[in-house]
Amino acid sequence: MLTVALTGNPNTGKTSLFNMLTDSYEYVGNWAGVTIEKKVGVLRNKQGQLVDLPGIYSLSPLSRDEGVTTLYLLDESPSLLLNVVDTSQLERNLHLTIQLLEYGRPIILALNMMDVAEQRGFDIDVEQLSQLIGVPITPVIARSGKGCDALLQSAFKTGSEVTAVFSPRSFDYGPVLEQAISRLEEKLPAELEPKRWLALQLLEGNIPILQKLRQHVDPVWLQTFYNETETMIQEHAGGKKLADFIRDKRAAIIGGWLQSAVRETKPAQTTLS
Ligand code: GDP
Ligand code: K
Ligand code: MG
Repeated sequence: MLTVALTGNPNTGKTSLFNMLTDSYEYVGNWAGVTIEKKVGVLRNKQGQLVDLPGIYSLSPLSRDEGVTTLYLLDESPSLLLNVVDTSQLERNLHLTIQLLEYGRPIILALNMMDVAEQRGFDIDVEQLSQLIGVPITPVIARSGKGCDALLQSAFKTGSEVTAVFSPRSFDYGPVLEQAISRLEEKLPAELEPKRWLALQLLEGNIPILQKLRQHVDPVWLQTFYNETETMIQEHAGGKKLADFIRDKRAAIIGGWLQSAVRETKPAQTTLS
């Protein structure tokens, strides 16, 4: 049995996709401590379950509700992540994708809203994008169900290779931050995984991660470490805040992917008045 976790930004079509990929609810309840409904459905081929996670732009939560995904990843370690992205807003959506790649469980991408992307004149080289990001990608239109069979097949193909180990992807954040990441990784006990993801999430200011790490590492050390890193980055990057520094590094990676794999076939609309 496969446990697939559905993740993505708000309004990317997660619920539409959930309904297309499942035919019955196995369970509807609430996530612990928040008001958000927890939905778990049986996949159409009956060989796995799909968990609908709240829509978020980043794993670093702005609210308790948004912390659900981080807590889920910490506690459950799902066999497969199904990351839904709005193809007409790839640049914004792929920030979450990078954080999920850094987490290191098997992942597939659903490029949803392909109809909207086409209308806006985006020509996506799906094969090329898949190679650059390093994950299987299936274009879909969740509203009509187009591509959903292929997506389910892709989930099972990737899911059947699933193991218990994390295989986190490592993106380069430059020497100053890399040194800080290593310092924190060395402090973490062996059983805490995935270390690099935990370190980066802490440095981004992810509060549930901070709370988790405080159970294993001296809280005073953690605070001092965080403050020192914030100061070092600000000195190194002309006053830029640590969280913005991390975000800008990711934006540059995403920019590189899109430059190679996306072509705009329609000129930007200008309005004559
Ligand atoms: P969620 O917030 O991620 O759960 O997104 P929903 O499934 O609620 O979808 C948000 C809106 O986008 C709804 O109005 C859907 O009908 C619409 N939608 C979902 N998928 C598609 C798609 O592929 N194409 C188009 N044009 N609209 C879609
Ligand atoms: K919605
Ligand atoms: Mg929804």
